[in-house]
Amino acid sequence: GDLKNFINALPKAELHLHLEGSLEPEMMMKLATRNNIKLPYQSVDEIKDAYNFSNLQDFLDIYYQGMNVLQMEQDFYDLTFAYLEKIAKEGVVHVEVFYDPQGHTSRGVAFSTVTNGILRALDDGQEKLGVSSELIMSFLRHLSEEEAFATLEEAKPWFDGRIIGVGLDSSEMGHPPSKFERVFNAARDLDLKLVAHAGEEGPAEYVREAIELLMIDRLDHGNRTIEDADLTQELAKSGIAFTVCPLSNLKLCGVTDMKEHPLRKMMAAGLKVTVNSDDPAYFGGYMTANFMSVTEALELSKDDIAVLCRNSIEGSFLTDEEKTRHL
Ligand code: ES4
Ligand code: ZN
Repeated sequence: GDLKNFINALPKAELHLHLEGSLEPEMMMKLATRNNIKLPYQSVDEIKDAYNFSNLQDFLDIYYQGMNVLQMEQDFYDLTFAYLEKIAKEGVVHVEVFYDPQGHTSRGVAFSTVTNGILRALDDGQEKLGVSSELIMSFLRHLSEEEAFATLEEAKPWFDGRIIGVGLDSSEMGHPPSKFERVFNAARDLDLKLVAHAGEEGPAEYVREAIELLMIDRLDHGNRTIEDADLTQELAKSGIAFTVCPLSNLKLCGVTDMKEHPLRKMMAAGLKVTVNSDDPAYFGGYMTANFMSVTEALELSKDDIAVLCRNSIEGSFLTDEEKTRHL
């Protein structure tokens, strides 16, 4: 309809997307066959039926299971390019994607296999689809500081502009940002961009740690920030971008109904909010679906949607000159 066309037509950036979370059931089946991997599912429908989550950990268990089918460099290429083809049709002009190298190296797939496959697809996405991109590697917070340091070391050959930043994801509760303060200090010394998931399930205090200890450049989720009025005011003033993921929050029961989603409150508090898809193959939709869902539930105006899209360009790691070209 009219609203969908309006959303698709606005230039926007996706700033919160886990590549492994864009693995559609059809591709999961195809890669399982190609790589001789036994899946606990017999059909695409059985896979889809398994996607019922009560919290983040429920999802993560299925997510780590699903990524086992990714084995060869070509698999990572195919995964990444399929994602880019989808979002190119939704007015996404730029993406800053996450991947979880430790989810692969821990099961014997080489860091270079994963990273080179992704990068080759990102290059082709620029050339063939006109979508620009940056790559951010996330540390799994349920693993140790030592394992994060080892991953940072292994990634060094790609810090020549191919991997531009580091993130922090996986199980939030019990793994506060402070656990990775020294790793993030080392990443900052390497001139990497810094982002972290915080305040998705965890309290506003975890957001404060991500800001004050990790000194992040952008905040992933951050929904629970508004439980702390002082912190909210500080982050409104600082202008740091929040990468909010509405369908993710609904699927992982951060909100029980999209009408309860804090996005409008966050915007009203002056936070620089963006809309993103997180793990679209698991949560029921890509960028346009996320915009549609939150727009309908919260009765957002076209002006609100335009602000959200503009925020995504402004909140990206593009240069000022590149941002101006998209605004
Ligand atoms: C994730 Cl939704 C979410 N939260 C934390 N870590 C993740 N990894 C992939 N999706
Ligand atoms: Zn995420």
